[in-house]
Amino acid sequence: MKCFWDDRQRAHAPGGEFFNGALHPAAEHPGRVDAILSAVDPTEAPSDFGLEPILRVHSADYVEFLRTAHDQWRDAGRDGDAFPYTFPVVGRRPLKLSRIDALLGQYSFDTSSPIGPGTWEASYWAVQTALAATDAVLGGERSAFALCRPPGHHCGKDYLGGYSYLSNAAIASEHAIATGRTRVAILDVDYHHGNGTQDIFYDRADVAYASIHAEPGTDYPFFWGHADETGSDEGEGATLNLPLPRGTDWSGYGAALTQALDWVESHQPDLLIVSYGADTYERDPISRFELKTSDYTPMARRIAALGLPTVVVMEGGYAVEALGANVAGFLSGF
Ligand code: SP5
Ligand code: ZN
Repeated sequence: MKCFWDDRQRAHAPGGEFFNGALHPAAEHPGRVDAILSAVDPTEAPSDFGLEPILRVHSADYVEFLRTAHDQWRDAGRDGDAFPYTFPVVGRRPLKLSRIDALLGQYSFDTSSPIGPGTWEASYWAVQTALAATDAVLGGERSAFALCRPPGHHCGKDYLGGYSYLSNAAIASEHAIATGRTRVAILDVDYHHGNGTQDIFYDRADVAYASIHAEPGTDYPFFWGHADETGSDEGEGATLNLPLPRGTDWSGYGAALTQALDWVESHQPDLLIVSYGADTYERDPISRFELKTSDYTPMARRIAALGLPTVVVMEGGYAVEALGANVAGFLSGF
């Protein structure tokens, strides 16, 4: 399988993330890609598709914020990564504020996604990597792998969070639509619900979103991914959420996958984007499913059996010692 990767994605190297009342070492760090690169086929660098595909998904004000946030943070006299510390509660009236601390709160939904000096550069090249893999598949490849980091499925049109800053999978989907495909399906198999991807396409019928993830009553991102979220307006019925309890192993996961694949098939997409997270792995440090390395090949084979042109976009997966094998095992299923 063709694999795409750009070394500029290493530029995002957060010094830490804040949860449970303390700063912890960042789970999403550049060492993840060393583990993956040592296990997958040789990679190709993407060409530069520019800002246009990004602006089909993200608002111009959000993109401008992300591009300049760390400079503004430094101009305010701060060292290290930019973190939000105050958030507008849902339903507050919109205000046009310019103070960096207000902007960080306005455009973030958590405290685990700091902005460092290289966050924009890395996120930009993660997007280009996803676009290059998508172009390869639109050009006739059966499947392609986009080794993207930072990941993308938690960020929305105008917000970041969950280690995600630009929505690699959503931008790839919009690129396919903009270049003539009529229907795209996104299958999200990361441990966490892809709240950002869901939000971006929630009211649309042309990009269907299905996710298998940890029950949001117990797990991040809590406020999205409940089974009764099925889409709105024209998108009613084009979102499928299959939450599973902590402790789920391959037997429970496989049953949900059957349901998700039938649903994807019923939407008759021209292109499938798989948001692949290896954080469903039994020894993932921040997650609580019980999948084994040997489960990822059969999982991928079942997805591949749909017979759809498929782009695999990397999302989470934090057990670095097993990450190479978990990614390579998945890709080998295609
Ligand atoms: C892309 C992706 O997988 N993002 C996940 C972001 C999850 N951040 C939540 C951090 C809180 C983790 N709680 C860990 C408990 C460890 N004992
Ligand atoms: Zn995840």
